[in-house]
Amino acid sequence: MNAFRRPKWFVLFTIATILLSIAACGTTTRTAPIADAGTGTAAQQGVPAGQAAVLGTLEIHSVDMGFKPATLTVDQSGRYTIKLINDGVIPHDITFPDGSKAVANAGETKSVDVDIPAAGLSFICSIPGHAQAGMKGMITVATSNAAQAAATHGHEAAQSHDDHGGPLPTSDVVADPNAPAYQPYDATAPKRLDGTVHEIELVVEEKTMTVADGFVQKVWTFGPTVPGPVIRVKVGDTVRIHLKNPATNQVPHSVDFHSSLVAWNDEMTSINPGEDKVYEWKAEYAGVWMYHCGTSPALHHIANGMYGMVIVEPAEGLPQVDQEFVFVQSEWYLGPQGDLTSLEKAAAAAPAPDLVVFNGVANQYKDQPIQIKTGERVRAFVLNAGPNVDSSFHIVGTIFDTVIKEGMQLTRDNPGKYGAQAVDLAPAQGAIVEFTMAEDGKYPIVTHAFNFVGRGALGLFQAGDGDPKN
Ligand SMILES: [Cu+2]
Repeated sequence: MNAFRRPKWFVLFTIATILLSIAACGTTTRTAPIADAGTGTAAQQGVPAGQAAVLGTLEIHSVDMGFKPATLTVDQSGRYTIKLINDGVIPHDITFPDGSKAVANAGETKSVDVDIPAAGLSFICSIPGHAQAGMKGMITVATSNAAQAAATHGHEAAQSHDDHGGPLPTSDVVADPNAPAYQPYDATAPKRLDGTVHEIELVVEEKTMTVADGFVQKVWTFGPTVPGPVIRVKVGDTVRIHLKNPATNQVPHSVDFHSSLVAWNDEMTSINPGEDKVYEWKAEYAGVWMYHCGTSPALHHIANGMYGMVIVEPAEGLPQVDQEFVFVQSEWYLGPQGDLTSLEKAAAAAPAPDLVVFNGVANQYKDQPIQIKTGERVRAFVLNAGPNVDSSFHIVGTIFDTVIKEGMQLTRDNPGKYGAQAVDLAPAQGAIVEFTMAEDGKYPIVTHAFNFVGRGALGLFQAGDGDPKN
């Protein structure tokens, strides 16, 4: 429809929506303390000597992921009670620069007293990743000369996540020559699980991992590795996942199996550290599927390593081949060495990952080529875990004669003898490809989005002795 022909109500509605959005963006709230702002002295209020009287109470709501209001103004500096009301579905806290904090589970209200100096006071949620996701704010003092500057600063801090304008300017993360060597991920596809009912324990780990030579990140994983374990079953099987979030972890987690038909607000709900849950699903459809953590902010949980592959074979099984491998493509948006990955970078509208990798680690199969036999049939299960960029999965020097991508098939020896050179996989899409190497030699594994090949998305198959000349 042409914009000029839109009915008047539509235009009015649009303007109203825009105005509401603008109003919602202005998070600065001039807050009159709920209790009387306190003209009485400390002695009158029975406050012990040496401790200032509480001038009032400020209510701040936490949501997933933010504070409402994020910016508050009080009339004078002094001691205030901060009441944190957690309206979110996962735990949050409000933490001040001196370390004082109030921690509230979902639905709870907790309080803490803080001294607000004339220059104002910033606050964050200290649960890993939450401040990065937008949980920060500022209390300013109206009467202070410093208030103006602090308010401006605080407003910027609060808005840095609201505009979603792109990554913050960050200095490049420098390689650490003392970083531990990376642990290679075996690309060999696991065998299909025996039987028809599978009990699988999935323990979430929060730990450091070398994601490329010289780069260590604090990752969150399903099981001991990124990507998590490959779960291989067949149509008709029942899978009972025992998800465990150990008490030593810091944040809630969850799991979302794309291969399942379940309600999001049942099986996929988050569990806190120290909790566990059972997520049961029946394999109804064949394919290469993604599983991932969906806890808010899901982007950060995926970017931190919480993903893996499910292979569901047809009920009668896949035809036998000589060798099978798995490749999960994903991105790393590097945070500081030893720290969580950068949510700011991952959330950019035009994401620029520092690394794009197969099976968690940059260039690992370039460093240790995958040995195959010349002329033998090879099957690769491929998943693009993202979280953001597309894959164009390609193996230099061969042609896929069989492709099953998201349920669509190119069959070997089809009429016309068509083949495929690259499989396009948007984030969360999966495929099965089959091929053979015609002669001994080296065959690079890449995403043909070539800007990422130099960022870690490069491996090698070595057929035979790797030398085509003998
Ligand atoms: Cu998680």
